[in-house]
Formats: sequence, structure tokens, C-alpha cells
Amino acid sequence: MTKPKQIIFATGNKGKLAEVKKIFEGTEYEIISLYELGDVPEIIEDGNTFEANSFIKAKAIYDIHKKPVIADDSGLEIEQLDGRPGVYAARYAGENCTYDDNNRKVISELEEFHEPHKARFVCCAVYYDGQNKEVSFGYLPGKIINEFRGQNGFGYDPIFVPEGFKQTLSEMNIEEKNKMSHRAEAFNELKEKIISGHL
Ligand code: ITT
Repeated sequence: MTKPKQIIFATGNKGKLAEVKKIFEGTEYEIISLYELGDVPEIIEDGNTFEANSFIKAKAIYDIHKKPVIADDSGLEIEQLDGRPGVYAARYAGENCTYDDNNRKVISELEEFHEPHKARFVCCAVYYDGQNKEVSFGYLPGKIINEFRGQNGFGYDPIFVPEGFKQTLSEMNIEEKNKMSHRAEAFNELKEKIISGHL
């Protein structure tokens, strides 16, 4: 059996990790997490765009390990909130806030607006190996509801219903989410480029 080729996923988010590991299942690539490497450094994401922040993460981890890296910067854009939380989705309710805090803040900010609360998830996935850099985007349109539903996933999944569906992302399993998600779209495109030897 040939040894799998290893790519490090520069994330501290275990929800993202589970989704992306699944996307690379069945390929000759093995996605190694920072947890498996025993070092999950705090990376300052001070870019203003998804693309800038995803590259900051990829480069920071490449500089430590000198191996091919993938990273993702993602967020939620809500139309009635002028695109907020956007790139600030992770800490929308403040430093050290929980996912529940963020969801409650979004629901309370939307109270004054009529339904539907149209929104979309955005994901920028990047590959970097010290020489080649490749970027792919993915989007998932849908709406925010004003209650929490479901137990799966992470982040805003319990209050997000994808367009054309009745369940929230938290009421779906990883396979179902990976059939449509912003992250799956971005990483499937990146995976094709990696597999085809383009990178
Ligand atoms: P890393 O930077 O370590 O990868 P993070 O959670 O801080 O992890 P981001 O900076 O990219 O990641 O912030 C993304 C935030 O956007 C995430 O914490 C969620 O709040 C939200 N988000 C992104 N994708 C999501 C998804 O698929 N489902 C629910 N929420 C999501």
C-alpha cells in the first residue's frame, strides 16, 4: 500500500475539520489536523477579507511545518444586517463568546425585521505549499430563523435553513451538509485541483 500524501488543515475548529476530512476520504491524501500535530497555535486573523485571513492561517502553519497546508476562512452574511457578521462571524458577540452567544445576538438583532431573514454562508478555502497558492470560494444561500433547531454541526448551523430545505443545518448530518455547503463547494474545487496534479 502506498503511503497517503499528507496535507495539514490549519484550523482549530473541530466542526470544520470533520467536514473537510470527509471530503478528502477515498483520495490518496490524508488530512492531518493541528490536534494530531500536538500544536494548535493562536493565529491573529487581522485581514479584512475571507481570502486574506485564510492565507494568513495557511502561511502561519506552513512556516512552522514546511508541508502543504489547507485553510478556510468562512462566515455568515445577513442581508438585513448589511452583511454582518461577515468575516467577524466567529467572535460576533465578543471575545471568548460561545456559538450560542453569537446565535442569540443575531436573533435579537433581527427582531425588528420582517421574515425571511435572507443570509448566506461564505467559505474561502486556500492551499499553500510554500510555492503554489490556490484559492476557491463556496457559498450557501438560505435564511436565519428565530429559534435554535437541531444538535449537529457548529456555529450558526442551528439557526440557518438552506434555500430549498425545511431543516436547519444542525438537523442534518455531515454527509447531508457536505452535499450543499459553502465549505464543501470550496474544498471540492480545491481537491480537484490537488488531485489532478495541478498543484
Ligand atoms: P479557524 O480560524 O481555527 O479555522 P474559526 O471558527 O475561528 O476556526 P473562522 O475564523 O473562519 O473560523 O470563523 C468562521 C465562523 O463563521 C465560525 O466560527 C462560525 O461561527 C461561522 N461559520 C463558518 N462556517 C460555518 C458553518 O458551516 N456552519 C456554521 N457556522 C459557520
